[in-house]
Amino acid sequence: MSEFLTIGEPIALFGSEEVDKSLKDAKFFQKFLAGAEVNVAVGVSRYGHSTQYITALGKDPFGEFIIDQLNENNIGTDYITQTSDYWTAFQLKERVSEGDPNIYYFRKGSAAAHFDPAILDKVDFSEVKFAHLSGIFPAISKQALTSFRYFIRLLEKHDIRTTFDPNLRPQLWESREVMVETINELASHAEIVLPGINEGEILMGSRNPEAIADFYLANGDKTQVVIVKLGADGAFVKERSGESYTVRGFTVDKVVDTVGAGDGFAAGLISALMEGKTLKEAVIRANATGALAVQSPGDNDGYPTPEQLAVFLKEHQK
Ligand code: KDG
Repeated sequence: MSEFLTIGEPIALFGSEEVDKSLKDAKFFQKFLAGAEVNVAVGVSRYGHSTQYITALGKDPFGEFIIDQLNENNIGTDYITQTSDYWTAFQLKERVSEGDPNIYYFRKGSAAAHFDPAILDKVDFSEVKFAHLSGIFPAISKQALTSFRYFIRLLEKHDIRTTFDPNLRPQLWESREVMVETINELASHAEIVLPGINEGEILMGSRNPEAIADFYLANGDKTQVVIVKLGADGAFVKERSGESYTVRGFTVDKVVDTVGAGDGFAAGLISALMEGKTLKEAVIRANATGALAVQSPGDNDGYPTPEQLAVFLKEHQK
């Protein structure tokens, strides 16, 4: 039994240790746990909530590494299957002094891409308060997309609150048109939609946060809140009631790696809402978690405990 559920593809990430060296030339790498949805599970768990992560892994060293990492992060593995037929995904990531790093995936035909939806019938939804959905898992294969739609139907049946992050990965989709159409249809099932401002432009054609929010509020009756992530500038929030506001971001001394900040944002938001905080308080925690994430090299190693969050907020909210 868990308060939080998510489904996704976990990845063994090799992050270069050599700043501004291409992946071809880099020789030294550090291994991390990555994958957008598992990042959110790490963040929610670090804030002290019980979580389950649903996926399929290969019976290989990366699969074993991921299981160890999930155990270390106190993330439930009850709904993880392992197969000898397919590999666990991995990826390489550059280390850059500024901007977003180049990333190279080795994930096509992975174990997660062959996910068997039968495991979803075993999921215990009785204590679940929130489920997080992202646009990556449905992009990795037709089978993953079918399983994802089935998962959404189960969440709807059990009346579970959901967040949806489009997490656009154009290289995983057959075309831009299919990506936009599928992501927007999937988003219509979520209570809270979390597009980044650049994603909003691709998905509905405007960089205006209010226009993006209005688009997703009109896209599906279920959607109650849209939060447009503005990077270092924070987030724009609009609720179905019409109320809207911007929550300022936090200034950080040094950005080490921006990947994983959006997942940290979702983890901060979800954990705070599960604790009964107001939406505004939850978005402040979301911004703070994202700001802490960008100061570390892995995707999720910068996500804070409640104590670390309290120290950060005390220092940055003077
Ligand atoms: O959001 C972070 C992810 O981009 C990273 O961990 C890898 O899941 C991943 C992906 O497919 O890009």
